[in-house]
Amino acid sequence: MLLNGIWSVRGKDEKGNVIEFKGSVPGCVHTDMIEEGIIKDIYYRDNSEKIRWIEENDYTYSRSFYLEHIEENARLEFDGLDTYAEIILNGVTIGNTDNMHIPYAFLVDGILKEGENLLEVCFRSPVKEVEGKPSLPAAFTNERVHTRRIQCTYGWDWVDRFVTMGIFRDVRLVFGKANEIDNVYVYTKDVNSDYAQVKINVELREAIRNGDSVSFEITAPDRKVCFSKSRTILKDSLYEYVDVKNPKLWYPAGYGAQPLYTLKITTPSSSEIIKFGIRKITILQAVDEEGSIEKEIAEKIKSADPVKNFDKNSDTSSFIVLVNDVRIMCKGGNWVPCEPFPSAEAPEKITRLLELAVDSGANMLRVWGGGIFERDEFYNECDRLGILVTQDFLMACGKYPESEEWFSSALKEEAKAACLRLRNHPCLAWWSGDNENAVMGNENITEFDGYIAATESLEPVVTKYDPERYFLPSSPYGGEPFCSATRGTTHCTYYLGDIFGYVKDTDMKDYREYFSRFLFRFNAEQGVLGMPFVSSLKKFMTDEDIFGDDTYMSEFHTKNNPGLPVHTIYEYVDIMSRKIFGEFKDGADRVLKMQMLQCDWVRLSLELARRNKWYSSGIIYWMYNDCWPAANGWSLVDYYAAPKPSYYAFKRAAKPVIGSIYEENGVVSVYACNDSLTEVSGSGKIYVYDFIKGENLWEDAFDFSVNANVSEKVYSNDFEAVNKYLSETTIILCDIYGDDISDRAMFVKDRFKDLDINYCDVKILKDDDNEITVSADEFLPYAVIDVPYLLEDNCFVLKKGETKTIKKIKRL
Ligand code: BMA
Repeated sequence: MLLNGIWSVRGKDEKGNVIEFKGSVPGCVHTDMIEEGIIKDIYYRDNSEKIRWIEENDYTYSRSFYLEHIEENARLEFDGLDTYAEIILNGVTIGNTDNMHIPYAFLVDGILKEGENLLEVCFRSPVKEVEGKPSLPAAFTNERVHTRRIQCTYGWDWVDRFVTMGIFRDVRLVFGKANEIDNVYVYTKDVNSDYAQVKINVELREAIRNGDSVSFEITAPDRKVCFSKSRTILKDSLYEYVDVKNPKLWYPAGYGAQPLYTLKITTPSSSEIIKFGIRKITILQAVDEEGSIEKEIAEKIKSADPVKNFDKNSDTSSFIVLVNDVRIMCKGGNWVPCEPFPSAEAPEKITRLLELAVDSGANMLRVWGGGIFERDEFYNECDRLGILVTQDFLMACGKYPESEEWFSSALKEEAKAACLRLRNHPCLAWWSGDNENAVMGNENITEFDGYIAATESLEPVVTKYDPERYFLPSSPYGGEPFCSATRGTTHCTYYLGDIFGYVKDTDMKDYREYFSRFLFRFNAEQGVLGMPFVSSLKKFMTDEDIFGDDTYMSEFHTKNNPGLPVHTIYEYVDIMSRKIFGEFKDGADRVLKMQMLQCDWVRLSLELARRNKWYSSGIIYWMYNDCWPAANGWSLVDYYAAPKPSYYAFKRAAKPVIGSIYEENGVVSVYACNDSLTEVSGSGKIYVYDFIKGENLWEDAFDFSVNANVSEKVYSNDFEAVNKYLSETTIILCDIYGDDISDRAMFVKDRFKDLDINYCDVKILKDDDNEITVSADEFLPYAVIDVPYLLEDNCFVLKKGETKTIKKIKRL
């Protein structure tokens, strides 16, 4: 019996007066107050600052329910309570809670009664609850590390502070029965070309030998039953090995299909349906051999500033994800909660965001540790769409009270609950112990933050409940230290302190060379900043805020990181945009440059990783999505689940085949980067384009063919041959084309600022339901088209007078 729906809430208003209002379950105080008109437009301009009073108060949710008759073994189950609550049934306290990351169940025999029952959940202010706790070093705020609730909503460098309370997931009343299924674990034990072996574990509650049996039935993706069996219940757990002939294997998007099998387990008192995929995931971490190209790149990377200060690896090694033995070039982003209030994360929004991700060519998302274990729909959709997921345990950027008993047992319970709920998802690639607590740790020492949490609390539990999956103690992880560049995963964001210093203190003339120093084996956080489309900005700011001289509101919606060496992140984007693209002519030009900045950064970093494919095997942007309406945010898709210009830059650069122009040691080269599983061939043209005259001053043609799933240098020439044509009115472009291949790469020797580009608006020549045709009077390195449609292509290089017709995929 579900107890969701409308409850009643008692608490305080802004003035401290007692108020009662309707509350939703699932829901929370903030969204209930919005619904009731007590607070409004909380994301508009700086309204978020005016609702801080809520977090200081206590709120009680209550409802009654009527039962005709009751049975034994009654329990009340809460899938998510945020966070400090006393639960009272018919005047009797049945439990206390202090962790939003675990489900709770309370036995209520003797308290539950026939007729009317009154259930009350009394939430206490989460901030008052931890007052007086010792201050531990942590990014943004210190109080959060003492509280097992969503960390980013205490304020982060991309979301304002929204500390709420509420019943954020389902509540139900259950009458327990003998031989009821408690949990099921399905995993691929082995995959072969003509068969796979799947192991199924079933655990029962209150198992009794009364002749009952458990039945198994597996339906293949073609809807035919491929396995069925029944077994007598002898004890509370049993397992079964199933051989699947000619298995249909699950692959991430771009590498094959996502067939799902359906397992149905039934006992006389319960049944469960689980969708699973058959696939094997391996992380290849082979040490680079002396004399290999990988070793050569690694040596170069770790000898340059600032990476050399963080890299002590003598042995360097790969970090390549294999799915069913196929090498996967992991491309994607970091997933943060798509709402500051977990209960507000609508399944439709999650689906839309995930479909957008796949449409952009992404195949991996990292669920970041400052958020939550997402609702089931998230992982179901990732299974369906072919998005690999790496899941952090829920700690981020801080020193946690990891040696305290309560904290360790909280982590253990979280790990158990997360493993039980998520381990059957084929999308789930690996667990990470936390986000960035342990950056300076390494495998050979114990003295680093996160060591106890990872090795003593989390790892033993993961090994018990999800033994077949990788557990990486932290993110980043691997090498000496964990944030090092040439082993394991790395967060480029960890290097932001240096990058921001570079931006502030130099003229950035060499920014392309500088950024190419941040080449990692697996970049789990590639930070990029920039603005959304103006149509999204207008949803939370006035035109004056967006285009006027006073940029306060954009700064307010950008948020800050006090640990970084610039005044605000907004200021950093401002400086960087001006240094790369030139001074702002007006407000519109400023917005455009702040959009192009992120596009350029995405293209540069993705080309870098792809040119160096298999030295580098993953690039996961920081971030994929947003938690609130950010102005100069990190994400590729904004809070409204609308693509940002950078989303399209990602989509263009993540295409199966792209070209990349590169200059080093007096040689200019073109790489064809092939992420498809077939050999590809085509033609290319590299040319020096005079964008004022609109003509090529020099050009050279070439044919290419590249093996499956590798990047190859397909053209090179003396840089001088090209260099002599370079001036403030020229740029190097390279078009490649072939069957299903079409890409234009761009190369700027120094900065766009040094070029005489007049950033004009894109001209819309034709616009109907299916297509839009555009052109521009001047050359545009990033032609930004702001229309309420998801376009097939956007933010591309447009030559002077060139016309381009783009398909509309759907209305946004
Ligand atoms: C990364 C993240 C976040 C943060 C980002 C940018 O390390 O894990 O903590 O938002 O840096 O500062």
